[in-house]
Amino acid sequence: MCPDAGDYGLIEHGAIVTNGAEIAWAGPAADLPSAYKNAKTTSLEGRLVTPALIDCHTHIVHGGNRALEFEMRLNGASYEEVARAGGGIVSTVTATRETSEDDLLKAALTRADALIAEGVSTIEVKSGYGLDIETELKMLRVARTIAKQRPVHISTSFLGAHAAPKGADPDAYIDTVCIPALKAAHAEGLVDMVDGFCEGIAFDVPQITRVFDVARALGLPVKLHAEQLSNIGGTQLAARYCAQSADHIEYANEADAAALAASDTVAVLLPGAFYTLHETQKPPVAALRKHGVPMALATDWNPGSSPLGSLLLTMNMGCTLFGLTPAEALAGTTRHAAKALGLADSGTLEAGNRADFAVWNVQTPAELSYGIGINPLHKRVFAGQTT
Ligand code: DI6
Ligand code: FE
Repeated sequence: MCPDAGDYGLIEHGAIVTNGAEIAWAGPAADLPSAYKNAKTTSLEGRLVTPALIDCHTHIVHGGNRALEFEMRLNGASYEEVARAGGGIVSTVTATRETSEDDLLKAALTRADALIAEGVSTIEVKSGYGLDIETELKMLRVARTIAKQRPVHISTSFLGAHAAPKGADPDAYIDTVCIPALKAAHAEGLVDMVDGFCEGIAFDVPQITRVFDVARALGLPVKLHAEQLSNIGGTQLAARYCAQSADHIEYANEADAAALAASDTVAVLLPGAFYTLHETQKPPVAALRKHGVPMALATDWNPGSSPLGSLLLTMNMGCTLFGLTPAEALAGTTRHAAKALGLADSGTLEAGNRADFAVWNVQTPAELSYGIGINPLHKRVFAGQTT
């Protein structure tokens, strides 16, 4: 998956040398340096090895679920009826506030385990279902704890600007809750990146700008949920702040794609939300290709718009729903997903990178995107250890 290596950069009869948690060497077995000839070896018996997968956009820390709401809608309830019954994002906020740190962790570990079982080594996890200082911090602490209890890397994003709490004035919420929560979370070392939901139903460009200015002052990189349901300038905002990624972007146009290219921002495509919400507007894949914008794919695992717990299924959806090639889908869950998280040492199999890889029972890499609900993982190696 190295850049410029062509589609997959596939090496037939390859060898990987690990040194503790790092890759020391990778290449054709015939070229193995003599210094490694007597090293302890493990034969993978002709299987495909890829970088371990990276899910670069999730909300796996949250209380409760919204299955009843799903059921109500399919029994004919209107959006208003669901909202009156306490549904929607507010119900997840209530559940997340009411759930103890231990119980939030238990549920999040179960979700992380499902991803790990598919060869995932790195998961991005957002806050955003607390919407008060205490619960935003609680969510991020739980996210950090996942990495202590499982062999997985966690990158955290502060998403206080996800929604305004019921009845709150959005501007007052940004200034008196979201920004103080961000500062407090940063002071505890809980924040790797700062995210926001820039949308008609959430926050507008001036509101997100205030959050991004604080992120910049704290030295934190930004990313943004942009142009998911309408085009209100989120992608251009993300580009102005040299965001690591702009996510969703179904309603982005060619000028937005050009702006992402100029700012070296990754486009994170989230087919699970597109599918769940029955969207028809697809992200501008042709324009993203034309301008050379790296495209990542992620589950967006959340209880409302994307209860999707499979990154392999996400790759299939990226191909089937958005027209990505299987090579783009694999780059989207390895090299480009790493870039979306600002991780320079992941997502490719090359010397100096983390020795995190996945070994698959497949003949060709396209099989990873082709199967629907099929998990061909043979084993996962994390930090040089089989896990
Ligand atoms: N985009 C979405 O689709 C979700 N959040 C976001 O920023 C919705 C989250 C939810 O409904 O719980
Ligand atoms: Fe999301």
